[in-house]
Amino acid sequence: MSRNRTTHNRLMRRAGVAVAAGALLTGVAVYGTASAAEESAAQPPSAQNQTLREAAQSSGRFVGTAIADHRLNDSTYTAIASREFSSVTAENEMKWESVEPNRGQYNWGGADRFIAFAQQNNQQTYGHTLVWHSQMPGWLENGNFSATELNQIMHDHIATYAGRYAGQIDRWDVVNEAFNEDGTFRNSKWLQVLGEDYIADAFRAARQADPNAKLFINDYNTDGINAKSNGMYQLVQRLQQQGVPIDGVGFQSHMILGQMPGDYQQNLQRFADLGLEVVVTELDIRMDMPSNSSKLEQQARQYTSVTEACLAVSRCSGITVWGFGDRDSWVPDWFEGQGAANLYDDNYQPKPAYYAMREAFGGDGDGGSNGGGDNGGGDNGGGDNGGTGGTDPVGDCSADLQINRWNAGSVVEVRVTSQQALNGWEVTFDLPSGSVTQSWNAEVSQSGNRVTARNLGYNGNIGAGGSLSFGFQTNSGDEYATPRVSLNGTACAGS
Ligand code: 9MR
Repeated sequence: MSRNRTTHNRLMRRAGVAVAAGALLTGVAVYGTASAAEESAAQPPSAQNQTLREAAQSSGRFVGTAIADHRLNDSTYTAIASREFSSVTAENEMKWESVEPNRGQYNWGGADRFIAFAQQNNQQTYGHTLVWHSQMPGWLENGNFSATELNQIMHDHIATYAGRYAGQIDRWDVVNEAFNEDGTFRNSKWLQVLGEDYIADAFRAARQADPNAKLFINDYNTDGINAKSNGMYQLVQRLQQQGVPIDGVGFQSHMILGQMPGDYQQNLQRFADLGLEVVVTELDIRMDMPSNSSKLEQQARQYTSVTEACLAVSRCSGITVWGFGDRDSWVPDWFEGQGAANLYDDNYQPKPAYYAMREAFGGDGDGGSNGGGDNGGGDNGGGDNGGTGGTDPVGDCSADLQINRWNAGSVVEVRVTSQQALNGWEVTFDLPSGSVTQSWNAEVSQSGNRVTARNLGYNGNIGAGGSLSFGFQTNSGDEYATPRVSLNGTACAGS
């Protein structure tokens, strides 16, 4: 795939929801040329858990990033990519058009560089992707194949490709973006010519080619419980019943600021409950530009919420962000006027989201030390930007919990103030001890430690700056720290 092709369809797919790469896009975004080699930016952290990857490891998770091949000659980029992340996904170089540009003729350059980078930095590898409707080479996209022939093409591709890298890829996106928003199958060439069975066939072929890789199906807008994720859920159940070798489900999680599904964790959990590994595969959180400090703080809380959701699901093995520097993000090219979706800014300085995610993983929340920043020279300036992750974020919502304990129980009064008007609310938090025995002014349910309180018919509408309140009683009088509360999926400041 040539990096010099322009993206003719830039900005054409603007929508209120995350869109995935679609047939409309014929090329890849053209980014600024990589800067000349800069001095090494890697400064070994001086204490435990001062990088994202150390923090994630302390929680038994991986933290990954998409890697842009054309940035690998920038030492600032590679220093951060190697120091902060324990897993990598090739952003474009392992897609069909890059790997098999002509039928039976393979181009391994980008994929080999990607694997070498990961091995050099002791990182896990996420293979993206074997079968997808998008970024197909012309011969495949335009070819008029019979079912037998297309099936052969798919098998050859998987056998050759996954076979070549057998033992070097930890997880494969075997099938990517197979669903429509309503939960039916996307009317791709694969479905049209081969029918639904192409999915099971692709998984079987992948297992045969690389028995050790974990095999995933991956999609976007499946992050909450909705028609699309229900379609995915039914499919993976069917695949399991048929004995198809599927190990996991990827949730891309291309999010919009302030729009995290309230049932994100619950959704991951239901797939995990099928015995599958779940991974957040392409996380980013975009906002209307320009950004400002309150949006960046809100974004930090949303990164926290995603991280906490993964940590709360024991089969959630890790989170990959879709690039780490805002300057490299696909977002501005696809959504006019939006951006700032990543952990680092345009100059590779860590944003509040970086510190928040590191802290959520159990690491240092203080941006004042190593800070994940780039201390190197080059055109990026030096040092980090201080940071705010160590303090409780303030912004869109704040929560106040009054806990009255006695030896065998407690009463908890919860008040949450929201800067935004609410039309229905869901408040979640982890109760460190005991079970809810009764509640008032909310419908309260509990699953393990996780308590979810939803508005009743009469108290769902809250004006901007207004508060909601409810209460409950528990059967435990244990002392514990005040839990962190989320409102509609976004963590609130404590008070
Ligand atoms: O980030 C990728 C961007 O550079 C490409 O132009 C685009 C083309 O399809 O693909 C982007 O990555 C997509 C990923 O492969 C699948 N899920 C959606 C991602 C964002 O569009």
